[in-house]
Amino acid sequence: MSDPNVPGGRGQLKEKTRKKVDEPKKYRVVLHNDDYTPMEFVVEVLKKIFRKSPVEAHAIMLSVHKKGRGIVGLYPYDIGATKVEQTRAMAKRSGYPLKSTLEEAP
Ligand code: TYC
Repeated sequence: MSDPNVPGGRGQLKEKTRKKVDEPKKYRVVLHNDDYTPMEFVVEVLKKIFRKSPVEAHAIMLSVHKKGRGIVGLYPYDIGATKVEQTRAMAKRSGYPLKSTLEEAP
């Protein structure tokens, strides 16, 4: 009875009997303020890329404008990284320095 996959075997894997699975680690997308990107453009990015409502997008933009940075949302790594890249590409196309970054959430 040393086969780890035989139920009741000495080496039985704990994972085989756990009822709940671990949630994937989440990452924060952080939006950074700058002096050049127009407020309206930031709101467009938040609506298009981050699927925020107009009211929510405006509130996030204003908070970042006042405080210097702000959390846009929590995402699995790949989705967060894609949104950071889409933000960079959309800003670059319009010639703005708007920046977002990904941070591991505690
Ligand atoms: N500070 C910019 C302005 O006054 C607006 C802005 C807000 C830019 C949020 C970036 O993440 C940002 N036009």
